[in-house]
Amino acid sequence: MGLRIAVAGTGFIGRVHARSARLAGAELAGVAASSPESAERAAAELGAARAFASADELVTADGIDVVHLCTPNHLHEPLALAALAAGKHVVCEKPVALDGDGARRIAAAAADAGRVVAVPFVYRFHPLVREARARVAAGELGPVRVLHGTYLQDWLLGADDTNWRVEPGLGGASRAFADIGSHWCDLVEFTSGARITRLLAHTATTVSSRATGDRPTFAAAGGGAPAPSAPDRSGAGAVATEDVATEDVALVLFETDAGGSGSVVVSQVSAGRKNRLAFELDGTEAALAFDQEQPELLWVGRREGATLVPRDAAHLAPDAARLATLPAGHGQGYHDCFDLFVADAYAAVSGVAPEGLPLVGDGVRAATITDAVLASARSLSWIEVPP
Ligand code: SOE
Repeated sequence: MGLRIAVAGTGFIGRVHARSARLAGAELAGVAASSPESAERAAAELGAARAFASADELVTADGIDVVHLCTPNHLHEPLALAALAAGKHVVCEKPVALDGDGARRIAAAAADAGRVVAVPFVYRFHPLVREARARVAAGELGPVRVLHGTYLQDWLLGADDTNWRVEPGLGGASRAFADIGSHWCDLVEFTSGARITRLLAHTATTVSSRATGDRPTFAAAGGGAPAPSAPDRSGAGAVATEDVATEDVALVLFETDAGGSGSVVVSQVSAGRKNRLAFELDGTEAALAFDQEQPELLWVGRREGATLVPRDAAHLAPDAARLATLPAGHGQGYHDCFDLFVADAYAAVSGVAPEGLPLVGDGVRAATITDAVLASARSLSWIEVPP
């Protein structure tokens, strides 16, 4: 029998987790949502055996081996600590906690409990990211001197767009950087093998006031049926709004322990960009570039010209070929990344963590960098990032 798993949080990402868990052979033993009624509806939709009255009940329930935490960010730490104390393994959405201290508490509890905490930095599971990583490790680029890129979205472009992440009490003091800048930094450190040692950050809140209420992640204002708590536009009255304290944009300069210099633009207000995570590593001999919206090709540049490497297992490094589950030309994407991540997380639960699986230490790393970004943006000074 497969692992018995339960998912706390049944929004966009909770459903992604549930789908991948099933495909990994797990039994979806239960779900929890924002209310018992929502949990009942989600359990029926997802075919879960149980609808828990609350996430607190789910994380300590008997008969559950692994809990997936897909709730708003402020609940990650208390739920992870409760699950670990109850002997569960945890798959915890990023950010694992609202700051580095919270992340370190989870890491300590996981070590004490001897349990796995996996963190879905899932873009590591694009096969061509592993190919890029293997080429850097083999010395093909030479020392990497410049690391640069962007992570751009537009789902929070307008003042009518809102989401629980906008609220610092629910999402944390940092929004755009903690939510997606963390992915970019994880992917670039993972691929380059380098570590950010100090950074200089500027953050901006470009939409200073937003409609109150919540809207599911990526849901467009006015598009489709209004979300349950969408702003009320039925009357003549103006939509209620609230001032925003969390950043829409983060611009970060950084240095690495391998003599590199880098920059990243993080934005959730870049019109036309949907989930455009892209990075480029420029070495003394060669460069490479990857765009997660075009994950079937890896750009490799040299002085004499550039080539495009297709996702063809026959010509990839072993760790990349392992993740190429479809023939070349049959595009792998986001769901495939999640399927591969969850399968590797469950392999770790059963004994051996496969190469490249992001664990709680990577969640601590992301929170540590995010803390440094906030500190630098406040002081507008270079901030050292501890290893
Ligand atoms: C929203 O910005 C979001 O769903 C992030 O929370 C995810 O981590 C990212 O992979 C896609 O966008």
